[in-house]
Amino acid sequence: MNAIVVTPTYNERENLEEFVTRVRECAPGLRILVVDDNSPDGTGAIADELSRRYPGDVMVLHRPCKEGLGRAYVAGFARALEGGYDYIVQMDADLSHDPRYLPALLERIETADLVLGSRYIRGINVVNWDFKRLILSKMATRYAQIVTGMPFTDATGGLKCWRRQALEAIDLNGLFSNGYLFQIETTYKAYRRRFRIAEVPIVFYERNLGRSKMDLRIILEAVWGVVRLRLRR
Ligand SMILES: Nc1nc2c(ncn2[C@@H]2O[C@H](COP(=O)(O)OP(=O)(O)OP(=O)(O)O)[C@@H](O)[C@H]2O)c(=O)[nH]1
Ligand SMILES: [Mg+2]
Repeated sequence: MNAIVVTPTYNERENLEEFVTRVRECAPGLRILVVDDNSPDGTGAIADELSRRYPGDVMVLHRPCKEGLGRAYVAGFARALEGGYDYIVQMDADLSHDPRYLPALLERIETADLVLGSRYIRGINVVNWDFKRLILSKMATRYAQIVTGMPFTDATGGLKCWRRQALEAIDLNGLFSNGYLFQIETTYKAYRRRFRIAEVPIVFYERNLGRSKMDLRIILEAVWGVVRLRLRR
């Protein structure tokens, strides 16, 4: 299968090597593209080391400064499309997304255009989140469902697999969002264009190592951004 996983990193030195090792174990043959925003902790150099260790399998895109998750993904997706990959997975590097779900994602994409990993298909599958965080996430999904009309159970999840044609169709350079909203916006654009969107159940593990980059700005972007999405059509 001609597939690649794009993973953005910012200060993930404690996680990246294990991430790469586990992805290679769980999905042999899947290429890895690390998109590092010049992490001060030296993640970029670790990524380079991994790409020397696994030539052709691990690639690195270095960007000069931190511009947020959305911009990193747009750059990584563009690189993946240029590289001619048929399937493009997006995944956090902090091991919140367990690589063991990769086979299910890659299997499901054979009959879909976009597959979403969902924490909420069967109850709540989140490990190590406090109540506040969980309520925030559930409310975000409900809010996005109401405003956009999308039926999916997990609107802000970051583990997804794209069929190339769907990713090409959503006009990456026209995306305006960057934080959690980025996940909603990209799914919504595929939904509006009537691509086949499927969900597979996953368990989400809050990171053990390193720091979360979530902040109030990201939340506020999502609150008004969902409305903006809807108004734009
Ligand atoms: N290249 C790049 N990667 C980023 C940026 N912000 C976050 N990331 C990466 O995106 C992934 C998700 O970021 P997290 O910090 O885990 O943010 P989150 O998942 O929203 O928050 P938590 O669930 O609390 O960890 C991780 O692999 C981060 O290293 C950024 O500005 N640039
Ligand atoms: Mg995380």
